[in-house]
Amino acid sequence: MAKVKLLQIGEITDRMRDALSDAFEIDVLFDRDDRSAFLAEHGADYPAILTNGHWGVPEDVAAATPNLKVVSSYGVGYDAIDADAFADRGIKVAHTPDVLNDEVANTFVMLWLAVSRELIPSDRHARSGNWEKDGNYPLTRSVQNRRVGILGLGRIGQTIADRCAAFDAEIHYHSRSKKDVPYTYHDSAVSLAQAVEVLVAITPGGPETHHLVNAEVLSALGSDGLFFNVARGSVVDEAALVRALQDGNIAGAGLDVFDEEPKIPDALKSMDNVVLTPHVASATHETRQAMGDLVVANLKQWLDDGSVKTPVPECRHL
Ligand code: NAP
Ligand code: 8YV
Repeated sequence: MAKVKLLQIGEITDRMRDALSDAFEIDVLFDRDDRSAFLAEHGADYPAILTNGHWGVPEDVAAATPNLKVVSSYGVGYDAIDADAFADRGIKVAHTPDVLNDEVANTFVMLWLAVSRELIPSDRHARSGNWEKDGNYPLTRSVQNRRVGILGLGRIGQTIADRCAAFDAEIHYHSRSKKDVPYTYHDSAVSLAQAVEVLVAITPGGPETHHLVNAEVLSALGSDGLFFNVARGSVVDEAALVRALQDGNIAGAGLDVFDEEPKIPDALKSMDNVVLTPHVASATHETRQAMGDLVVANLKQWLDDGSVKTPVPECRHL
C-alpha cells in the first residue's frame, strides 16, 4: 500500500520516526531554506501534519495545505494551533494530555523547593569554598504548611494539588469553573493571589489567559510571595514580573516558560531569588517517550478509522 504523506514541522525522536515510517512518508519542513516555494508546490499533497506545542501550525502552512485531514501535536498545550479554524475545516487536531501530568507537577515541586530552599546559591556557597571562609549558609524558608494557589485546576493543576498534599499545603485555586474538590475556590486571579503564599500558573496559553498574572496579581501575592510559571510565557506580564522582583513586591520566582523563548530577559538571569529552566517541564526520557507514543497512536488511529485517540476539545465533535 502506498505510504501516506506526513509533513513534519517540529523535531521528532528516532522512536517516533521508526514507528511511523512503515505507514507514512515523512517530509521535514522546519529546516528547509525554500519553505515558501516548497509549500506552494507540495502543500496540497499532505493530509497529515506532525508538529509540537512550540511551532504549532503556522498560518502559511495551514493556508498551503488544502487537503489536510489531521494534525498530531507533541505536547498538551496547543495555543500555537488555531484549533477552531481547523475544526471549521473538518480537520482533526490531536494533542498529548495526561501522559505528562506527573512530570510537569514534579517540575513545579523542583522549582518550588529550589527557590524556597535557595538551592542554587546554596550549592554555590558549598562549592565555592565560601562555607569554609564565611561559615554556614543563612537559613531558608520551608515549603511545609504553605497556602498554595493553583491558577488553572485542570489535569496538571490537580496533579500539582496532589503533590502539595505531601507538604501539608492548604490549596486554593482559580479556574474558569468551580470544581467539586476540597479546595478553596477564588473567582479571580487577584483574589487567589491575595489568599496564598505560593502561586503557580498552569493554564493554557493564548488570548484568553494573556497576562492573567499582571502587576495587580503580583502585588496581591505580596512581598513574601513566590510565583511559579510552568504554563506558557504569555500567561504572565513578564515586564511586570521583573519589576515586582526588582522592587521586592514578591520574594522570588521559578520559571520554566518565557514570553520570547528561547530568549530570557537579562534582568531575570541576574536574580538570585529566581530559578530558571528552559521549558523542560515534560522533558524526561520517560515522559517524552510516552508523549511520542501518543502522537504516533493518534496518527495510526486516524489512518485506521479516521478518528484520533486524544482530540483537542474543539475537534471532539468531528
Ligand atoms: P487542562 O486540563 O485543560 O487545564 C487547564 C486549566 O486552566 C483548567 O482548569 C481551565 O479551567 C483553566 N483555564 C483555562 N482558561 C482559563 C482562564 N481564562 N482563566 C482561568 N483559568 C483558565 O490543561 P492541562 O493538561 O492541565 O495543561 C495546562 C497547560 O499547561 C497546557 O495548556 C500548557 O500550556 C501547559 N504545559 C506546559 C508544559 C511545560 O513544558 N512547561 C508542559 C505541559 C503543559 P476550567 O477547568 O474551568 O476549564
Ligand atoms: C512541550 C509543553 O515541551 O505539552 C506542552 O504543552 O509545553 C511541553 O510538553 C512542548 O509541547 C514542545 O514540544
